[in-house]
Amino acid sequence: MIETSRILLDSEEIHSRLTREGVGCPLFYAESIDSTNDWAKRDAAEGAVDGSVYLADFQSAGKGRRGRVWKSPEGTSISMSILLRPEIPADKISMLTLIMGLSAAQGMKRVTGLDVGIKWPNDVVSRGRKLCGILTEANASVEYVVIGIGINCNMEAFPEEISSIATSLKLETGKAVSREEVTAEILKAFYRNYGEFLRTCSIAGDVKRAYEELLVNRNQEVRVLDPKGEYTGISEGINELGELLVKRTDNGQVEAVYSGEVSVRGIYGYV
Ligand code: BT5
Repeated sequence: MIETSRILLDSEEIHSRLTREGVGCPLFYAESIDSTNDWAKRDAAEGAVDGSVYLADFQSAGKGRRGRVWKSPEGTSISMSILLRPEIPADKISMLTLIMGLSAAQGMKRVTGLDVGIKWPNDVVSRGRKLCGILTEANASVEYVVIGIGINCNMEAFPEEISSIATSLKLETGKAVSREEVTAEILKAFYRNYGEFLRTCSIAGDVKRAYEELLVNRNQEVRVLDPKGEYTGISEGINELGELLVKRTDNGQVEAVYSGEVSVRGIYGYV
């Protein structure tokens, strides 16, 4: 039985799990930090190397997208950011978020056996509730990209305002998970998928197949909240740019939905 409270994340264990599998990356750990994304960006400005990983047991100012707040309580969640210096065009950066979403889903599934899915573009969900969130940021000249991920591991309850949309691995499986094992498995999956992505600069082959298998929106009716005009359709999968393909109900046309511009809602709720 794993004790879940007041136990700090063991970064040494994560490091040795990774090196055993031949994954070598500089790993930095803080018990408490404002935001691992901000920490990685500060380090990037000081010259930190490609592939550096920033981990924290607790974030006092965890960030979601568009200024939203991400809750990352101590002892039960994982807050992690990876700093990358990929030589890719700026318009391909959003694809890295999908690569991380896939890797998080694969890592969590491998450790827990849970039937997790991906809500396009990058939320990992179980029974329609969010297990993790991902925030990708880059500097204006794209010298670096920071992919941050927050994972709900061993929480037993969530604050009222998110209790209907959030869940944790413990709530879904009934068992506490080792945060070190989850972290290591996600990083292993990430470096494998990222290597594949860099080779082709697209989401193709096995990576695309694996993503689509986990895509909960596949063949589902979705509402596309496009600022240029909302519409409804059936989502058919993704293309090699990671865009969601949606066949419109009104005219039968297939639209490629770009994640930076629009959001997609299930017709009956969040997924
Ligand atoms: C996200 O934003 O889902 C991206 C979250 C990224 C967090 C990581 S942690 C490591 C790194 N460092 C950071 O500072 N950030 C990254 P978004 O799609 O905007 O979702 C935010 C919304 O999710 C909030 O407005 C809440 O409604 C909800 N939320 C907040 N905390 C949550 C949690 N722990 N679990 C599930 N939902 C949560």
